[in-house]
Amino acid sequence: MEEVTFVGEALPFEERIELPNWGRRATTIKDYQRYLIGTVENFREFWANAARELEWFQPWTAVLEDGEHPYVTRWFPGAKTNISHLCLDRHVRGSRKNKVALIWEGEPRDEVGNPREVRKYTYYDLWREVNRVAFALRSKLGLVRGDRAAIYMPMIPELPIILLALARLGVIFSAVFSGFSADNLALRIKDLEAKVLITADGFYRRGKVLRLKETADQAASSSGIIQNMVVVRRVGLEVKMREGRDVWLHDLLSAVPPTSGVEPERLESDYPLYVLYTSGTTGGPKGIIHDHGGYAVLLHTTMKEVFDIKDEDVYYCTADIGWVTGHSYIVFGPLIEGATTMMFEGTPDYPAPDTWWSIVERYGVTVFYTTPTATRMLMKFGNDPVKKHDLSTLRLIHSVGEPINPSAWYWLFEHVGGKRCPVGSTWWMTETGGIMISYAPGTKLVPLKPGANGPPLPGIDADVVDEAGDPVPQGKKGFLVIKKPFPGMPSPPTGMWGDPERYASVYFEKFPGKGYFYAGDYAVKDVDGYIWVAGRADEVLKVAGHRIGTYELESALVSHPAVAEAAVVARPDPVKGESPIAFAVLKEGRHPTPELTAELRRWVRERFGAIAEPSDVFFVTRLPKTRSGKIMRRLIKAVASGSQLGDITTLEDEGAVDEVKVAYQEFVKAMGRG
Ligand code: 6R9
Repeated sequence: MEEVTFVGEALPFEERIELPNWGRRATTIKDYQRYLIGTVENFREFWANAARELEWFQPWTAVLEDGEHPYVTRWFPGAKTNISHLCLDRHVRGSRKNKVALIWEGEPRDEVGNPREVRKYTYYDLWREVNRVAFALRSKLGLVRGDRAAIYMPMIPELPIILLALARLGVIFSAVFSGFSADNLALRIKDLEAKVLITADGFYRRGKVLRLKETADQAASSSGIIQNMVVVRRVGLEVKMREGRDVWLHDLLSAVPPTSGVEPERLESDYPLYVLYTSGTTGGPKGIIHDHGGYAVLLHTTMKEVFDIKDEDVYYCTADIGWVTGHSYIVFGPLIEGATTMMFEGTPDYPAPDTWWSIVERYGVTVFYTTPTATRMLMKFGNDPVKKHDLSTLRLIHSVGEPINPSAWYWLFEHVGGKRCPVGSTWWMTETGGIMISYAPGTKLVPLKPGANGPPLPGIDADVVDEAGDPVPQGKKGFLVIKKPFPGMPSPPTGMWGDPERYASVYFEKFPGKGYFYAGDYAVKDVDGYIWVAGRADEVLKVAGHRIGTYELESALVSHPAVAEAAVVARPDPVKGESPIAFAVLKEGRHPTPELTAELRRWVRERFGAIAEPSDVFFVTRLPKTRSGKIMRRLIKAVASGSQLGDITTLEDEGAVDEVKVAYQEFVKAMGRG
């Protein structure tokens, strides 16, 4: 096996943990592999069966329509559905009508640490609210099918309610993380040509009130195209409402009779539900489109397989709805299943590092979905905060966002899960919309390996290949690809908002003619067919699980008057997994000073958002480049993380190595002068 490390820990390919008491669904790896092969060979049938478990207004005429290229696909053509119907209407007709759908806790606590605000919505409550909001948005603001709305909201119940209301109307939405800057928001509004922006006055974060409306105002004015802004009152802040443009949600609703509703639009299965912007290697963020039908099928299947979701579960995903994990696995996935989904406004360590564990105890959470970064951060507080609470209700734990290092895995397994619960690391990405590689304890549990993602899920043809697209030998690092289409995948020509060619070229042209979806990750496949994703193969950063493009940060840096050129790379970080560091070449006459360092960090924070603030800025006289002038970020990354050059060039064009060496020596010299 090739040695692969993450945050400094070597991955233990040989370790296996068996949980025989998990039940009769435990199976051997061999049997499971055989089962998987069958699902991949008959993948159309596999997904058609999954789709039949949902409800459709109108059935499909074909399961899958393959287009000109192997990758131009349409899932369930002819079928009509609406994800809001799947999440709400079909449950309120049955026994789940008054089951709790959503439990929400605000951040503020009382003197003894109990939440000051808890809201619970049954399926019927949610259905009624969503109907009223949809009615108000349509009748007062004229929003109809095909319109676009941008969402800039904190973690409050109105957020999922609004998403479901827009889905109901067939309005395509883009939710933008509330920690993003006005520039970032404006960029998305413009690309989407959104006419409505929905936001809140502010929210609570670590005991402080953060204002949101002002940032929304800046973005709305700089975009120049927002006709209406809807504002949710969360905190009760005094905010400026612009006459004729801005309206409070509660004012919109006050004029709506309690029984007003809107029938869900009957949409084609692949009608866009949302556009979520995500960072890539080059250029600005890409607007990834997910649809109603295929996406719902993928979420339904993964909720069953990966989370083993049952009616009696209390399911808690700790993500923010501003990222894909929150879209898929706080809102749509659990609600499609009729589950009880937990939503928390705050952070895990405020006011104390046992906040999440108190939530698990208070509601008897059974299924817990979190991130390696949060786990590593909480590990620093030791085991006492965990021990303070009764976590015996937990039966299943998963993580997402970045590779999980073995010690974080063991901590979740031993201290949080009490060695009873399977712990998994679910690999997927914004583009896939749902989980692709993970243990599937809801189907069959195979032995666990600390740090592995596991075998691909049933129906998913994931593999690890070399530059030519041929499978690499087991134990060798290669590129992760998905070889067959799956429902929910954004399909060219409609995969990327406004830029179909870019979609095809970014994801499908790495291995020409093969029709493989290229994920942009390195991975290793072990002797049992388990996949271990080892981080990005491109220039995308994963900071605390958040995806950030180097290009976007570099553009922010060079927009500063002192900076001529900049390169941003990731440095391994013991908690965040990676943190961005910047290398800047200054303009003539500008000199490096500690003040300038601080200013550049602030500059990036203001232009992008706090998550992207470089932890260090180094001044250099030149950046290492290829002959064609491309910055060799991989080389800078190796220098910054102190790793061997050999490590980073194994998969590269051999001929570039000498050039790399020359550039390396020059760069080290330039750093010395910085
Ligand atoms: C869901 C999400 C996608 C990238 C992906 C990979 C990394 C996510 C992972 C993981 C190893 C896991 N990633 N989950 N790497 N193990 N369990 O994170 O989407 O923000 O689009 O990022 O995240 O590098 O390519 P997104």
